[in-house]
Amino acid sequence: MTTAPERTADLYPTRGRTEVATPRQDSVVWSPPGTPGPFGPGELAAFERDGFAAVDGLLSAEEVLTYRAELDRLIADPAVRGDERSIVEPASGEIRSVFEVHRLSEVFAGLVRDPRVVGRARQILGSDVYVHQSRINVKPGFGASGFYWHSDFETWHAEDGLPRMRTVSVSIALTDNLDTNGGLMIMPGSHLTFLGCAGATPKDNYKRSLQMQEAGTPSDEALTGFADRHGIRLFTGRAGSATWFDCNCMHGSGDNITPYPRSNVFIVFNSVENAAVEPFAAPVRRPEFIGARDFTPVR
Ligand code: 6CS
Ligand code: FE
Repeated sequence: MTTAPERTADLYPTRGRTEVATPRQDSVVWSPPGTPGPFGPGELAAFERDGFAAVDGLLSAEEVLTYRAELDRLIADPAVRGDERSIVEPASGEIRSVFEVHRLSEVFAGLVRDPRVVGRARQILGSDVYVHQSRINVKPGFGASGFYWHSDFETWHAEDGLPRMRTVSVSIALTDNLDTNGGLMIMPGSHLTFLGCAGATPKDNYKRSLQMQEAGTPSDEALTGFADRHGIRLFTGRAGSATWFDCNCMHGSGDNITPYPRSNVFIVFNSVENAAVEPFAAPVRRPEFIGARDFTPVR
């Protein structure tokens, strides 16, 4: 007798009729205290409390030049521009994001394997890790649009089928992240509450959501409550600096109307113990270049 595949319990309901908050039911830092790695004990404690950790000067000036040149090469390549993994800005048509850069580029594949990068991910997630998603957000000057408030985990749970909050992102600045050119904003401590959003996921949602997210967007009331409780922290830093942030942080970034691009590379590490299953609140899976289905650990 064949039995239906066991349905993974949905601990974080979202995209139903109404918005619903659920307290986090997962660890934030999964490795035991004192686990050796690039983060010191104080940094891990701060990550546990805030949901993020900033690392100045992760990359040297020379390394920044290498990765910046690779970013410029990718966005100038017509083949990359014509690839479905490239998302353009709605207004200007300039490249907004390029997904799966760790497969498109051996240079960015090397960044993923860098012990300063993957070592921190393993330390936070307490296990081997694989890349759930990688992207460069170019955010060129003169009007590039931002990313409205959201929790990444809300999307990765609803649409990519990540069961638990055992996923961490690192945003590495490839240009100076100023207080004026659309830097990353995070609400400190917001990672401890899951906000299930109202409204079902439309079919092929990703074709619009990567330009402007609708499904999975918190209400003004919920955002006001979060901001009043947690405050808002703007992350600035020279090119080469990095921000590690938990998958469930409420975050966003504004438009960039300055002449100075805010180009960052984002790598999303997921624990191999938290491999994607079926979407929890979407009719179909998203393409693998957005939500990986290759769970091979980073070596
Ligand atoms: O849907 C996603 O996976 C992407 N969307 C946003 C706004 N942030 C995370 C990720 O790049
Ligand atoms: Fe995001």
